[in-house]
Amino acid sequence: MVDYSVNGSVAVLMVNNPPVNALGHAVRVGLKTGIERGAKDSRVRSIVIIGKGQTFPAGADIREFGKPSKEPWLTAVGNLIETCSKPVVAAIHGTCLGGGLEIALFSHYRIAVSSARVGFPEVTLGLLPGAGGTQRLSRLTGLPVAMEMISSGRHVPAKKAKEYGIIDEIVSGDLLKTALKFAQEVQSRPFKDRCLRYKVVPNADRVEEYASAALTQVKKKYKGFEAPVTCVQAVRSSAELSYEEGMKRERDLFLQLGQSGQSKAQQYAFFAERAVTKWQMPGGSYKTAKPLPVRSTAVIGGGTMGSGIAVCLLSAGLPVYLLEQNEKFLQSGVKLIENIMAGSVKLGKVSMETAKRAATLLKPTLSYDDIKDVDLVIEAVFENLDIKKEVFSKLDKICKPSAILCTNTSTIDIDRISSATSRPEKVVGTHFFAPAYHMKLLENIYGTKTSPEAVATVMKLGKTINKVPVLVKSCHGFLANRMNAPFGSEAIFLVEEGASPQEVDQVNEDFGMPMGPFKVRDLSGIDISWRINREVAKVLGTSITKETRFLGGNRYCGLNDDFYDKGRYGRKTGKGWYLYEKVGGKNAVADPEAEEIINSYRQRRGIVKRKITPQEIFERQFYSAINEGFRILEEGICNMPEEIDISWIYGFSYPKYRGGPMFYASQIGLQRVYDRICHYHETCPYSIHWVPNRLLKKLAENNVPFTQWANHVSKSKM
Ligand code: 3H9
Repeated sequence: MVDYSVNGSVAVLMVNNPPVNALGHAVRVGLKTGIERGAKDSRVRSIVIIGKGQTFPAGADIREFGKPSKEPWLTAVGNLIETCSKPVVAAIHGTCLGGGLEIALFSHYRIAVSSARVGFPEVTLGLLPGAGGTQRLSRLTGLPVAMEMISSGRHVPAKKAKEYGIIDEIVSGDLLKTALKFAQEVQSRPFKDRCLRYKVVPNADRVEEYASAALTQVKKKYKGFEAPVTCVQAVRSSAELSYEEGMKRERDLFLQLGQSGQSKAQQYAFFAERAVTKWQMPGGSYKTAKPLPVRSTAVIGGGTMGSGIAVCLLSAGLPVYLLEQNEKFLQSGVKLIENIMAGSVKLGKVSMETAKRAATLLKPTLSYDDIKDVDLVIEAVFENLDIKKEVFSKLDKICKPSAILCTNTSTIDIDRISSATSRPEKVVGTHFFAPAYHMKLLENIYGTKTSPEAVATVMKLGKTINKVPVLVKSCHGFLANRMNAPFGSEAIFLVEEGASPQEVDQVNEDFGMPMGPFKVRDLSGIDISWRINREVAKVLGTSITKETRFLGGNRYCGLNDDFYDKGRYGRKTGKGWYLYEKVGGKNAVADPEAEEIINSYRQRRGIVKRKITPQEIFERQFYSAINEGFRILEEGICNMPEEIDISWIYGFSYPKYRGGPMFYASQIGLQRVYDRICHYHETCPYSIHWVPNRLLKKLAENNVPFTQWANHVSKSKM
């Protein structure tokens, strides 16, 4: 795992543990042995540590966390490097992260290629750097930079890292050759003063001021997360304690975080995000299917979703034809795109160059003829089957045979849309989440005839446009909206029965959702839910009236309709479930008029308001969604619980530190979840989503561990 060689008077320790040279046990042993050997080797006067392949070590081996730790620990290896009698040079390329950066900070010199990045991403795993990072970085960079870097987990480019003092020299050409030369040059220099443990933290007397500023920042930016706050505390101790005491404090805080539920959930989410890239479907998988090249695109529809999608494509450097049905809509779409771009530049999310390039890549058009040669089309017109079929029929006639035809439908079965074409194998769902330019989830959906090649293309496209793509099998509502349906319905039923929208929202926000369901409805528009309900009724061959209490045999609550009738559409009208300071305002406050609408609705229906506990609010929303999640797994709509959890994290901003609804269920205990679902099945009649799922029952009864759930899932996708 660590190859030892000697070149002239320099020993080279080459870490060879693909793909990211993680510092697992064997690597730690290899580094220890290599340093000891180099120190004793009479030919050697300095030592280079370098990574083979794509990177310098990108951190500790996360797979070892939670298992009994095996010596030598990383800190012991680091101490050996720092106290070595010969100077040690870290030669950095790729991503030098976490434990990797700690090893570099124990080394006496650090050189890097300009494309390298360094950072402490432990915080994103619910941890802090546990091998001296919090004590040593501040000695180099000062407290504010160390606090910010460690609590954010940001990857810092080599050039910036040099400005911070982390990197001594940026080098070009062959890294190993340059490192050998550098290591030779430093052989005659004294290097004790290069050992960070002997340095004092600059401006240590201002630690109180720096820590309080950093804490205010992280509490606001990472609401609910424990690790960022603990990171600041750990860095703070580097200024308040001796080096040895600080290292001990860091170790204690690292262990404390490591045992927390948040860290377990965040580590799970790290691997889950990678697991979902390994997609499979009948007839193909990520291993066998080859994506088609996507060099040009078209978006049909310049509304909110279409414009947002166009922004994603343009930002990734892809040319986009924006197609609309008339000049007015087209201009409005172009304006929306320009506004989103300008906003993103202002917020520093997109560079000015990217925005300028995007403007040249956008081609507004009213003619289908213009898009006949594009590689991929995304339809984002109104959520209506007839309209979508009309669009796909036109696309079928006009687009080149190899073009991939995508639909941004949020609910409609892909087969129903692809039936309008002569090439259903090229038709695939690419469901973006609003706002499309911001939310990271891309729910890709295959129909019964979609080819693995089309799927491979949109999975790759997801990565290209910086999304997290998750593949699901087509059904009504797919994965995310199918689970969101009971979650949202229960929120309204709870208000119907006696809770206030504020109480429901508070429970959700206390759990870590950025916004409660009623604030979300006000944001997305009550008129939108009103219209969706009518579409659902139409599909069911019925209509909704003031008296409707059931839809398709399921409980229906018309409260949303009452708000709609009063013209309260949400933020866009300045009032909805809440009152806002102005039309388009953001500050939601409780509104007596809204309360009046709810009370009169209850009176009309003879509902006696009752007190509902926060626990019931929580369970009815989240457990009904979890029950649906098991149904989705059982039906093979997805392959593994990770696909559900990642969809919630990136589609609905579910708190990462809870892992996702399925992981959360595993932490509560499936038997308890199942029992509560049975309870609500009895107490909340006429809701199919409370019928306890059989897969959940089976897993609960057999106490199946989370990692084995996928083995019990329908194999229909294989
Ligand atoms: C730490 O260092 C603690 C210390 O302070 C103190 C300890 C005492 N371990 O992301 P990719 C796997 S905490 C194990 O697709 P990319 C990954 O699961 C650590 N495995 O590649 C995947 O496996 P598979 C601090 C790891 O090129 C494969 O490698 N460091 C680790 O898009 C490829 O990964 C971090 O948090 C790991 N550390 O991105 C860095 N890292 O193929 C975490 C990756 O089976 N890693 N794998 O699915 C990353 O951020 C990205 O992997 C990286 C490369 C940017 C490096």
